[in-house]
Amino acid sequence: MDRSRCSKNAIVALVREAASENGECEVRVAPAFVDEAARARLREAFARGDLATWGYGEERAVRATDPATILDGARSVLCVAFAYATAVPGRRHLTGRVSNYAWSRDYHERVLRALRTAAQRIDELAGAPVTAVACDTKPLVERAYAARAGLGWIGKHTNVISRRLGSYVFLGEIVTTLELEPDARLRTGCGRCTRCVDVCPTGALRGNYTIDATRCISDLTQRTDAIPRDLRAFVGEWVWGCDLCQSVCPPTRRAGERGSQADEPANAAAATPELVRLLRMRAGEYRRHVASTAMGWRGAAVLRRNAAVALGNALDRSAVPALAEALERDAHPMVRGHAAWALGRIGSPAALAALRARAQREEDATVCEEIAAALVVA
Ligand code: B12
Ligand code: SF4
Ligand code: SF4
Repeated sequence: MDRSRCSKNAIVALVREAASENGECEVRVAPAFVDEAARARLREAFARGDLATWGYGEERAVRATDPATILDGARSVLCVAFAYATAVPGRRHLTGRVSNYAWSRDYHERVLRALRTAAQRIDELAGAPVTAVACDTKPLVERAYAARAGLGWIGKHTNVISRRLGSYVFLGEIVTTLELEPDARLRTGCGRCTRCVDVCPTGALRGNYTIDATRCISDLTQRTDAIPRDLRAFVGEWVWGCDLCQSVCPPTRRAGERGSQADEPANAAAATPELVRLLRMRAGEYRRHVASTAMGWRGAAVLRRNAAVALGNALDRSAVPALAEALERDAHPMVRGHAAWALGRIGSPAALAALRARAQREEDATVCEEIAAALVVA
């Protein structure tokens, strides 16, 4: 292996070159040692049940804080932040909200392509395979290594905030066996600001740099089972993810829209889907319009469920016929159950009539229970 050609400057420059094909980026280096502080924080978070919907436990805490899990003999982690913020499109009546990260073509593909290109060039320079790449799906506590590399600081909304790019950044890493001089952590932070904590509708953010993810709208819209009834009203009209805490974050606002064309909505409906249409969406339309975005991994029923909740929160009687149709005909009991909740929340005479009519015919016990609860509330 020819390590002499692998100076830090040369490596960082070629990562920057490959990454910048995706738009604006930052690249910095963290040492690949076991991050004991992050491991302790993860253990505490899992013990509190903050990540209960993700099934994370001790094995995740250990693996995610040791880059050698991804590459044997890892010495350095090249941490990359890819800016993705683009303008939030105006919404028409009865359309849902989708978070900025999910409305474009799936970022995983783009980020991984750039990282793999850079990794291949590093391997060529070194004359041997010395790299492995990660973005989102590998067991690596990406925010902790990004903060260690000084890409940004971890804010009270728990996202990494880059000084220049704000927090609307995707994180990706190239783990390498090359020893590269680490960059310094940033000496800055949130100070006394609490805007993200104050704006969070569900109280998911505790204000001490931790989050109860089971209350986060991003998690609620992605889970595959029922959204807890007491949290549904807080979800508002979000049908995938949530950007509230970042949209009020001063350094993120100052950074502005630094995403590229590839970060813009994948199609007309991707950022502001019509809720009634989404409520009726079947597999074919899902494959055509949604599967290529980052919200295309949980299936159509989850989005129909989310549309039902958003329609309930829109409190618009014109949505009652579509919700009644979903309660009557949707093949998925979870969607019927959430449609029942939405009808109860709207509470108009037509909504109550639809609930009473279905109560006579419904056979699924969970849906019967939703209908009964909806009639009590109404
Ligand atoms: C599970 C997951 C979620 C869960 C849980 C989120 C959470 N905050 O933990 C849910 C579904 C809620 C979620 C939501 C979102 N996610 Co997410 N998610 C992940 C995933 C897969 C694992 C995160 C994890 O292990 N969480 C457990 C917690 C306890 O650990 P952690 O937050 O990662 O890191 C903690 C430690 O690093 C520790 N720590 C260590 N050292 C230090 C030092 C100091 C000083 C401090 C204060 C803390 C600290 O504190 C951190 C914060 O709690 C990562 C990808 C990955 N492999 O890391 C993406 C990731 C974190 N998500 C990402 C994104 C974009 C989002 C959303 C913005 C999407 C959206 N718009 O809806 C929201 C943001 C919601 C929010 N306020 O956090 C990005 C974050 C980019 C960034 N700028 O930080 C990641 C990194 C994916 C990626 N590769 O880009 N996500
Ligand atoms: S993404 Fe939304 S629900 Fe989640 S912590 Fe931020 S403001 Fe709260
Ligand atoms: S809104 Fe304020 S407290 Fe929250 S992450 Fe941004 S700077 Fe920090």
